[in-house]
This record gives sequence, C-alpha cells and structure tokens, in this order.
Amino acid sequence: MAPMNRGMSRRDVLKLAAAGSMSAGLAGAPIGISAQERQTVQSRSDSWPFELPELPYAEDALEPYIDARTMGIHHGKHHAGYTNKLNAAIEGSDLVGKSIEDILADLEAVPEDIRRAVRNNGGGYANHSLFWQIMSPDGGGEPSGALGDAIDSAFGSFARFQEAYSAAAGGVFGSGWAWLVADGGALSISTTPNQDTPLMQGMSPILGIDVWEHAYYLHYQNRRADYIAAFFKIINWERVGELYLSAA
Ligand code: MN3
Repeated sequence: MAPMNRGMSRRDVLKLAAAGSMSAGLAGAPIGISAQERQTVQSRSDSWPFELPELPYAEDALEPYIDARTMGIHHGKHHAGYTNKLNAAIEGSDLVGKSIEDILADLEAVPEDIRRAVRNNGGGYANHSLFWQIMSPDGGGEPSGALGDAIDSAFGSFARFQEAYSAAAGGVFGSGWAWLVADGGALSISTTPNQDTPLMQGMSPILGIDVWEHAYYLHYQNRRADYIAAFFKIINWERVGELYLSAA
C-alpha cells in the first residue's frame, strides 16, 4: 500500500502546502503551483477508495481506559465495515475523487439511491478516523495555547467545559456522538445521532466521543459515565489543538 498520510485531513494537507510558501485559494485549492504539484497534493487527500487508517498506537495502548478487545473490534470490524460500505456505495458515482469532508458537507448533492448509505457509512468513516487521532496513551490533562484560551473563553474554565461536554455525551439517547466543534475560531459543544457529524453542517469537529455501546459496552457495560470520565484521561489535546488551529 502507498504510504499515504492517513491521519491527515485535506485541510491539513492544504495547511502544509501553505507552509511551503504556497497560498490557498478561495476554492480551497492551492494556487501558484504546477498541475503536477497540485496532483501530488490532491492525491494525498482523502478520496475514493477510502482506506481504513491504521491506529496510531497499539490496540492495548489505551488500557485501562479502553480495553484492547474493544479497540480491536471497534477499529478492525466497525470502522472497517463503514469504510468498505462507503466505498461500495460510492463506486461508479460522481462522488469518486471527492474528499469525505466535501461529500458530507453537501449530502443533498449525493444521488438519492446512495444518500442514506453515504450518510451513515461516510459519517462512520470520518468520525472514527478523527476519534483514533484525538486519543493517546500520553493524553489527558488540559489543553494549553490557543485551544486552552479558547476553551476558557467559551466555557469559563476547563473544568466547566469538561462538565458540559460530559453531560452532553451522557445525554445522547441511543447511539451517537458528542462533539467539540470549531466554527471558525468559535467553540461549541454539540451532539449528533447515529453517525451524523458536524461536517454535515459545514463545521469542523475537533474532538468527538463515540457513545455507541460498541465503543464501551464490553468493559463498562451500562456505565457510560465511567467511560466518559475515562475518555478524559486519554484525550490527545496536542492533536485537538492542531485541529483547532486548522479550523480557525
Ligand atoms: Mn464507533
């Protein structure tokens, strides 16, 4: 397999391009570079066929907070399933070549016969691709820098953010996600049902917790609140901070 930068979003790629003294055009495409260079940038973006990203750590790396068996099944079965079904739905359609962010931001443009499959499996693909990145065995603690300042500004303090976010995650009825969303520089907490994502409103999720039972039931059974508390021990705030800067 090609050594793609699976952990990178299209925005990250464009940011890298910008850092290399190229500027980003209004349409999101780098300008001032040759077609060949542009092709290189685009080929590093995330488009069909989407590939299951590798976990950035071992399956048991997040123990005792997330057990290895849950991680193995969650990544190797659930995320792989969303990825395969997304690819099957999109194959042969006009969506081939589009980034997952662009597809999800305009579901109305997705042909009706595959819209539900793309919404559910594309959301599942994108959500889990983010989820693995924003956890780390070296995580936990509190964010610093611009993100830390923005959280203090939006929520009053980190403790109050944690309280509000935990309440939102605990309050999701049935399967879904709780998010910290950046809309430009502004932060807010939201929840979505199923595999829906703030990307569908054109906003950038920078932190998300999966509260589907498959994410925690083997270890925590019905104790979702314990799972949410454990999640805070492994949040990769460095990565979330990078995503915040990319979205701002
Ligand atoms: Mn899941």
